[in-house]
Amino acid sequence: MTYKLYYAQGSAAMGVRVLLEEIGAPYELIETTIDMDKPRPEEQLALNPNGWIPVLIWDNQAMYECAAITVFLCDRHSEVNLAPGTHDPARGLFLQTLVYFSSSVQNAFQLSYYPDRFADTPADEPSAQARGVRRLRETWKVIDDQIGQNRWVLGDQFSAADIYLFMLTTWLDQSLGHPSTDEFPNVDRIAHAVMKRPSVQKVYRE
Ligand SMILES: N[C@@H](CCC(=O)N[C@@H](CS)C(=O)NCC(=O)O)C(=O)O
Repeated sequence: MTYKLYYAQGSAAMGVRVLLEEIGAPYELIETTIDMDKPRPEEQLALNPNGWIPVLIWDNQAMYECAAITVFLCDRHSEVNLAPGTHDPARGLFLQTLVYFSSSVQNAFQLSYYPDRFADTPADEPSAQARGVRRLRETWKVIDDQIGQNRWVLGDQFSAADIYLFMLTTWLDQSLGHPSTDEFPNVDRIAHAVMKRPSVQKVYRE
């Protein structure tokens, strides 16, 4: 069985691709776009009417939402140990962090990158954007404090949460006023460690 992944450079689909590389599962990329001025393929919209990626396809099924895909793949390929199992004491922190990334950190990015979705009129968009930048600082600080001196997000054990963290750091853009990871030394340390992994080198080198 070969997974298929709707994919674009610089998008949230890159984290799922790194995960598939770490798992060693066969996959094919279906190139699409995140450009707001370009239409999404009909087949993609049929699977995710929001037009977002990633969308993962396997057998005759499909799903979207990065955090959900991450848990799904880790559980399906538990032999590679990229997530604590259901009864592992670290399971709660793993799920908490993924959902926080997806609902809070990504939401702050959305305010910054897509202010039209959060403002009623074009005149209100700069305000939404500015709040997004401030929200990025707030949410990354929460994650930085959570990590503390831990080697990885969950402590001693590398996990898919570290890959997710790395991917999110690549979206920080100082030209848009975003903070640099220098402001969050614990996040920065993990992001640099993840960057060295062969899976990341392969996916982000292209
Ligand atoms: N909540 C979704 C959001 C994914 C998302 O924001 N994807 C972006 C790329 S990073 C996208 O497809 N943007 C294009 C759009 O929103 O139209 C997830 O976590 O999978």
